[in-house]
Amino acid sequence: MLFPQQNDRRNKLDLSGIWDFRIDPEHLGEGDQWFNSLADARPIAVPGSWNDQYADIFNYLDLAWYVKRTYVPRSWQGQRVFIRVGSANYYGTVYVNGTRVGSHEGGHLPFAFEITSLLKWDAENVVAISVENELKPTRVPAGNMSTALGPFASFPRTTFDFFPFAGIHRPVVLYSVPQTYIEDVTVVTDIDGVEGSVTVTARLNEPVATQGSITLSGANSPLQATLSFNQGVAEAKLNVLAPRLWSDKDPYLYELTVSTESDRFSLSVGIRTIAVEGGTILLNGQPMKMNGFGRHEDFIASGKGLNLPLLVKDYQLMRWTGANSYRTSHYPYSEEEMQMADREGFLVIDEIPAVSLQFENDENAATRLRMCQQQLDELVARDKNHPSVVMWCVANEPMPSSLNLETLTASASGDPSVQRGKQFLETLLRRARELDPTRLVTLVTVMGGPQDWMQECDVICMNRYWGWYVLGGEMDKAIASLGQELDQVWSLWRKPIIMTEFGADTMPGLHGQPPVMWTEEYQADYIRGHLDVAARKEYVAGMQVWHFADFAAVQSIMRIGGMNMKGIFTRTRTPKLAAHVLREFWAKRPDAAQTETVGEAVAVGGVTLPR
Ligand code: BDP
Repeated sequence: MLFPQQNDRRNKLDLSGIWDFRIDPEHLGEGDQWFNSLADARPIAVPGSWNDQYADIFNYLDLAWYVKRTYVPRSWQGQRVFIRVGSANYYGTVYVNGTRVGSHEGGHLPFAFEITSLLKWDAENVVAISVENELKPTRVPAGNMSTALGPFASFPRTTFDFFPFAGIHRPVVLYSVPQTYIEDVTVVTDIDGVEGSVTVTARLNEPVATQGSITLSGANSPLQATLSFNQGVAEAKLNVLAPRLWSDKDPYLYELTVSTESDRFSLSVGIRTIAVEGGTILLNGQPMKMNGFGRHEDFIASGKGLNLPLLVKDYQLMRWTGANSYRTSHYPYSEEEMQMADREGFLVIDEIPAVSLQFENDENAATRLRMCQQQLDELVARDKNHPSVVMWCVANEPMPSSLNLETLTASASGDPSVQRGKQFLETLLRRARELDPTRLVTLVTVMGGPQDWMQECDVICMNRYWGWYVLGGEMDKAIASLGQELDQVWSLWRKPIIMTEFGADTMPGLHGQPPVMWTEEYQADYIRGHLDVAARKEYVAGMQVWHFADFAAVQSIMRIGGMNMKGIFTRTRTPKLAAHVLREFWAKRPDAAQTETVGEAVAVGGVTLPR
């Protein structure tokens, strides 16, 4: 799905701003035609979650309505006009001038509907969007499960550890395209010796035969090729001699323009390859490590709403730690975020919202699988042209019914959900590979989860909490257990391992000697211990700390003030002590994405650290 753009053939009108808003707990809106206008409306920001804009609706997760009035420029007449919603969590329905135009399920991916015939050209148009975010067992992610959670019970009753922010989270845009327009573009890059190639497939909205062209500008270019459309589809390949490759250290982007008689679409292209060999991930044929964070879209007031200054700041802070990678835990992030990653040279593990999947019976599993497949298809369609995206992740911590959450162990035998889960996950991994054979595929495993769920993965991604949920306070034992487990997993799979989560809740400002749990010193030691072990194991292809910043979770005895405090930064982005440990390991190493020489180097545990 192409990102809307303004150029000489296309137009775009961003409806971000203050909209009218009203909650609808009794579901009266459709019958009472709230889509025409909202009585007793209150102002709300779009994009933005509703929960943190008003205290009385903090925990409201049911139906709500948004209304906005807008003129559409007369100059767009004769073109086809669409409405596109970047993200509405969880179920969104769009109305234009009183007509219901369509609905979309799934909270973190864009959807668009054509509205040309519904528009008024000489008066204001009424755009209404209803959004509903009930927690339901069969949704992805799920909530309100019947499973007993004991001390892990939370309010709201999610199956996941982040606040279920609701609302219109990304911009609502009207855009126009010519009658015959470029509906999709797929770019695949390759490298053969000193030559790079860019293969472009373009698809029109109609199965016509026509001519077009592609132009690639940048280093050792411009290069051009003809597109001969047959049945609305055309493919062309450009060979770039001695291309400037895209990487985390030099995120060089070419500009590709696809032109047809009536339309034009441009996008940034990074020429790169990604592969695995033994325990190593290869970017452009060179070994590299993916160090960084698990993150969330989360901030005060905006909730999960697109927050551009925060986005820029977070990249700056990630760079400051020396990180070159992150995972979009636990759902797709905004398109603006992916564009930043391309530009700033971050290697992204791109994840669908399949967090804490359970496989308690065939029926629920089938419903969830359909939803996961839809989300995977939509994610690949949206993000397939981003050089930053190197891996698709189909699930975070899927868990068998027999997993004991207190000990993080499972009884392998006699649990039918183990086999059900295996089939489910393999279906997704194969689908990801089929949709995009040019990237790596993975899923993220829970501590104590079944090993053979990982069989189809290119990279083994492990979340482990040695020294926090298991062996908390016993750092030496925890670090030793981590080392042993890593070796076991490596000898089983012989594939690169990324630790996609490891972390310790930490109260900023709490100190201790000896360092006890929750102090900044404990978190700093914990991170140092983990990075030391990883540095000694060649097959560890990346360390992603949980979490980049403290974030809003649900209320429970596990979460102080409803917050997950495992951030390296506070929620307002102040570094904790551990941030400096990351800098020692990542920012000051000679091969780090952001190299910086500070102080004199000393060798510690196999890594070179500055003093
Ligand atoms: C992991 C989950 C993550 C949680 C984290 C934690 O993948 O979403 O936030 O644990 O407990 O199990 O902090």
